[in-house]
Amino acid sequence: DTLETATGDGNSLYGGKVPLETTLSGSTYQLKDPTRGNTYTGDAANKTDLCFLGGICISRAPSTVFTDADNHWGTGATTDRATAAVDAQYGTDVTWDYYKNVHGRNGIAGDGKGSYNRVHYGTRYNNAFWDDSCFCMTYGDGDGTQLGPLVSLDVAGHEMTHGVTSKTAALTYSGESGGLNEATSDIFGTLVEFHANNAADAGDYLIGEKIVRSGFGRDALRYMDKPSKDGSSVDYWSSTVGTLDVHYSSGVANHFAYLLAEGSGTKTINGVTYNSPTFNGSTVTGIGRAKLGAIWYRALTVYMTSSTNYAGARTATLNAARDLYGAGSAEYTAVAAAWSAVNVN
Ligand code: ASN
Ligand code: ZN
Ligand code: CA
Repeated sequence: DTLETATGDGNSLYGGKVPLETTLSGSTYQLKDPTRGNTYTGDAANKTDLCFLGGICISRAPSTVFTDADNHWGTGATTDRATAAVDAQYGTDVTWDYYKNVHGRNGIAGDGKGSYNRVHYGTRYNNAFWDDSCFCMTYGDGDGTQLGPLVSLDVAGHEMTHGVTSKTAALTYSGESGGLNEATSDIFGTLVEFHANNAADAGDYLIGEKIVRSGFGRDALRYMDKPSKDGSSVDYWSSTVGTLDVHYSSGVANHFAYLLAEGSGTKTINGVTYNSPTFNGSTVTGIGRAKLGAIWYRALTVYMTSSTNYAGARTATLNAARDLYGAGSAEYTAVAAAWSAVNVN
């Protein structure tokens, strides 16, 4: 059959009705986007991978591409297996567009190649993950008590950013570099969420606010304005931060990123009020999300290496701000002030 690009739409779980670029194969549409490197979404059929440490897998859950007769996908309810697929495909769309339109990066690897998504992985699976070996994303449905399907925009942006980090700085996933790896995913996951400008899933500095359920006990997985709100993450650097789980040591850089973009003190964005503290009681004046993204992206892709620690991240982002705005710029001064405000000196 000949393949043609088609424009359809889908009813997502978290983002309302969204446009989708798809593939028409004969008389059947496939949830595969030729305009974004043939990125596609498949059904894992509630199966799981059987893999060992080091990434060797002896069996893998399927990734059977979703198909549809009329190019209108999903119902917006989880009773339709295509609904989570709509969210996952839309998440790859906005992540692709964010990196391409904002940073000039053509796909996760920068080579124009699309990735693929698997939804409905396992049973009541409370996680989502990027896998370098398949260049693919996997989403669980959640247990329905603590978490729902993990297909929100910030989670999609977070996970695919692990692929970008892997292809660039390759920050080692332990110690302080591991915290920086995780923070890079939270920072760009959040900037992807803002970039989508989706009224049903508006941008915020919370991670996972759409996927948490009442049994989780709080309204998000993580909080960038004040990471300690999750009960485990740290707001400020100390010499022991590298001993923490990487999802908690990320707090230092998440807090830096919030302060650099939005500044210290109280601020309301899209109806959410933040109150971000500083280590030294200083006031930080924010430079906005676009400049945060430009500085972090240049730091990640030009200056950070696999072993970059928090002191190195301060230097990397100062170098990036100097390159982009000048050593005497307000942006350079703000980067220094925001790191000092999280006790990275
Ligand atoms: N969802 C987790 C994360 O991206 C998966 C993992 O533990 N790497 O951080
Ligand atoms: Zn992560
Ligand atoms: Ca969010």
